[in-house]
Amino acid sequence: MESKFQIENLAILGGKPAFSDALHVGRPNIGNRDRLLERINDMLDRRWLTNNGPFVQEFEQQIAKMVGVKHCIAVCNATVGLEIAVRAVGFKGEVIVPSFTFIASAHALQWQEITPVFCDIDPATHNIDTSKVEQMITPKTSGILGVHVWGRPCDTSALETLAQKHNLKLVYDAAHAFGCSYNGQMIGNFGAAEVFSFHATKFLNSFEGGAITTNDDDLARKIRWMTNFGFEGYDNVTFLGTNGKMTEICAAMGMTSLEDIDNIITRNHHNLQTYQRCLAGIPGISMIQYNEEERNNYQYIILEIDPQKAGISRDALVKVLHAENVLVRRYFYPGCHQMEPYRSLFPHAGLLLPETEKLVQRVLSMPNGTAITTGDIELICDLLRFAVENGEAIQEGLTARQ
Ligand code: T4K
Repeated sequence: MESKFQIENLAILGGKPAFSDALHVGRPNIGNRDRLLERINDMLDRRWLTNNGPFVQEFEQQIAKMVGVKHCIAVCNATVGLEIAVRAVGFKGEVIVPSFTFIASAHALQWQEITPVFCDIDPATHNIDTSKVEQMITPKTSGILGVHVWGRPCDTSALETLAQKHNLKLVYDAAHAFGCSYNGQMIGNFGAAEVFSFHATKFLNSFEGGAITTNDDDLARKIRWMTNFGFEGYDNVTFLGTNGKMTEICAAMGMTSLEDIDNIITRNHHNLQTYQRCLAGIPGISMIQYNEEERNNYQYIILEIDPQKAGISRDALVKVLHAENVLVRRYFYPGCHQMEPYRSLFPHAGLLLPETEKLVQRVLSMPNGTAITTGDIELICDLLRFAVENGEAIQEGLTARQ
């Protein structure tokens, strides 16, 4: 790779990209290919491809055991999982949810004609600000949908207290938080139900997939039926249901990924430490931290860019890195409230979301996982350092090229 340490060599100013192949945020972890192919062969031999097959049952048991929860219902993806959980617990009217989350959290509500009421976040944790939840409650509020953003748990104790005080239901979008804990208790045990995502880009992947976990026997039964069209047995439909089933091939991938999670965590943690080491001392660039006393999956490497201190904006850094083939992402820009249909429905929502509006201008999500090498990370960080040191010159170069 040619040296990047001259302005004119930057790809954004006409140089050759530092990486010939794109580096992605959310590059899937693959696990043991032979084990996966063996499972797929078993599945084909068995001719049992979906509808609560043996792999799905085994996968559910493994998840429940790891989380230490009574019930796990595997689903086709977390978005449908959230829709089912939200309906099963009886959310209606309005539900309080952060705007700083993936759009699926809000859509899962709106899709069922439940109004998402966006609450601001705590800038220190990026999670829903529990001190601001109470002021969002109206007579129509039926629940709170907390999101464990980046796998860092919400303040579940405070949310529990609020939910009890106001007789609200509590569900968590735990899409990011498989393998994480709060006060020593695994995520998956909080609220009425929690929903994990096993999407390809997630820490644990089953291609597409997810799981709903709960310790409530009645709710688990209801969720299981709702996931399968409401069928309680042959020819007997007792609820309005949908098709949220996980397929056998997804469960096969899920189990193969599960066998690899210690390796994934080690790699993610090592990558995080490499970013920490290589970004140290760059003005205006900070990184979110994980509580090392808890269990973490370290899936998200999140930077915050302070443009005043860095002398270059987050969006200019995105342009510089994208040109070098480092496809960093601005999750969760611009915030759910700035996306449709919410932007039109609630044009003034931003007035109550000052911290969300600030954060969406500063976050940068970096490549992580088993597909990236230490050398890649070191080079990405060198590029960032160089871009910050030369922010003004880059800006001038860009203006000159317009
Ligand atoms: N709640 C929260 C808080 C979530 O973050 C999500 C999903 C959900 C709920 C819903 O869960 P699911 O219904 O998906 O189970 C991606 C993921 O598609 C999405 O699952 C995830 N959150 C979100 C944070 O990221 P996009 O629209 O950014 O995906 P896309 O296609 O741009 O891919 C991201 C990067 O990963 C790209 O640079 C390409 C790379 N990639 C992706 C795939 C699928 C690969 O290298 N290989 C692949 O196979 O949403």
